[in-house]
Amino acid sequence: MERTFIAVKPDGIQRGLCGEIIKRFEQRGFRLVACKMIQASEEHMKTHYADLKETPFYGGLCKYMASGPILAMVWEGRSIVKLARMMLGETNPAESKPGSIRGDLCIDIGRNVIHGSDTVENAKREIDLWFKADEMLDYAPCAQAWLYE
Ligand code: DAT
Ligand code: MG
Repeated sequence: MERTFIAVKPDGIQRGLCGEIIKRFEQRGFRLVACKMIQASEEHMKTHYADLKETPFYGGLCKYMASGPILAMVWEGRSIVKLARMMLGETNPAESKPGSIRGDLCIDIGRNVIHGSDTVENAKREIDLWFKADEMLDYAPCAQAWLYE
């Protein structure tokens, strides 16, 4: 099973969108492995977004992400990295299709409510950055046999 790092960003918390976002991952059949509310430091966000450090929006992005609490989560399921990115929509909500999280819930690229890892490799790096091993819980959801053949 594959894992990915998902976070409801500070705007998503302020706008009361956690329930709606969690609901979509639950209903798809993914398993919640870890979840915590956390206000990250700007330094932590700079590490998280290190691959964007040459972009003009890096400073503002890290400030915004550290400006309030976020809901950090690890979700698990078959091909979840790719499927979660499809559920998120495009980076720019204006280019995201209705039915996607960003296409349904937000407008501005700088306030796009949710983060999701873009590759399996980055998912591993981000999960390690945000969670300790003992924060990730192992349990067997009862519907597993009805989700996977
Ligand atoms: P994503 O979050 O879809 O993986 P990304 O990793 O390229 O997108 O960028 C991280 C975040 O930075 C993104 O969610 C919103 C912000 N961002 C990206 N491109 C931007 C731009 N051109 N102007 C302002 N903010 C941008
Ligand atoms: Mg990204």
